[in-house]
Amino acid sequence: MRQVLTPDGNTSKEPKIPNKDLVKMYEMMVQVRLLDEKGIRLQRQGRIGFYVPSTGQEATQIGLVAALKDSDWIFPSYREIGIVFYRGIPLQHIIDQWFGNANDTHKGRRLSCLVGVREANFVNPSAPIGTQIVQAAGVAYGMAHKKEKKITAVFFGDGATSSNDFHSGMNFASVLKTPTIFFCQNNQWAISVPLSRQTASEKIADKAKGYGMPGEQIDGNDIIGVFAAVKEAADKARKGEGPYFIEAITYRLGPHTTSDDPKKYREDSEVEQWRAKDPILRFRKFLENKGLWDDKKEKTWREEVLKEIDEAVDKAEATGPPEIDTIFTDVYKEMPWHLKEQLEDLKQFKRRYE
Ligand SMILES: Cc1ncc(C[n+]2csc(CCOP(=O)(O)OP(=O)(O)O)c2C)c(N)n1
Repeated sequence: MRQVLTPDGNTSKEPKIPNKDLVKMYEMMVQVRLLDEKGIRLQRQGRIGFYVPSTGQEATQIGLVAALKDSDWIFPSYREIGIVFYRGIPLQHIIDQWFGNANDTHKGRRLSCLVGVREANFVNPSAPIGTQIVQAAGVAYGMAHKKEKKITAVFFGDGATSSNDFHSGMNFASVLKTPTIFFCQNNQWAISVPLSRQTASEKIADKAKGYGMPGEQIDGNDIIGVFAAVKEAADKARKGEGPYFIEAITYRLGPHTTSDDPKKYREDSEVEQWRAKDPILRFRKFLENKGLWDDKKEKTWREEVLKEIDEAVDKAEATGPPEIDTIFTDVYKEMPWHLKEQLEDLKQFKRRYE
């Protein structure tokens, strides 16, 4: 298993990353963690409907995006929102989607947290597990066909490796040498199904061999190792050498979503063991050793992010819902008569309660 940063934050073979990028990577990891804490609280208070945390998995998403170009396309699973922040999307954009308000680019039509961001080349997540794997392979094939030097990176979990689309996507990409990074976040659980019930393979990374694709297992809680592996894979893909498979070993510290109670299927002691391997703490030690971070910077950054989150939540909550017409629009160019009638009925019904 590739590991560049040891658990105590030391390294002997770090890739070249400018100091300002290292600091940005850390700041974004902390932002994702703080956003998770807020998202869960808002759902518990009944202010948003649903939340999907990525606590414990911050190093994979941020390490990957830092190693790619902004023009590369990301096909997320649903625990990678840090990528859009790294690419400059404001918190408000995402928090508006949680509330499904009038400023939500998805017009309140999607489950909160299942958000795509066009400006960040961050494709809409698909709820059916594994579908993004074939999409990423196909889009990469199209890009290569057009001689664009872009690549696609697709995130999926250990559970998704049991989907039909995993087989189709891996096979298609390997045969046609598409510029795709297949990034499996092995967080040990697929809701309540442990890894031991998901596959009989010794490593998920071994599956790549069966498709004739190079691949490796890496420590997914080591952001520098993630960066190095993704950078190498991206350089190869851009040179026309085809796809690469990465299995990142990590752990979902929180619930699967706010609809899940992990105490029903796993021991607290297991969670505590992984909490000690927190990717944020490890990276912080590394930055402190280099003199790039300290307690004062930590305090200031946390205060700044929390203030921005609170302001964005207040604004999102104060923004009304999308116009009622949006329930009917964007399907037909010309709205058919029966939908026009239903829209009129709905408007009259609504007026009774105004
Ligand atoms: C085709 C399909 N089957 C089942 C589900 C229900 N489901 C949602 S998430 C999930 C587990 C996915 O686990 P994994 O791929 O390991 O990703 P993780 O959630 O751990 O990040 C399941 C079974 C679904 N969304 N789609």
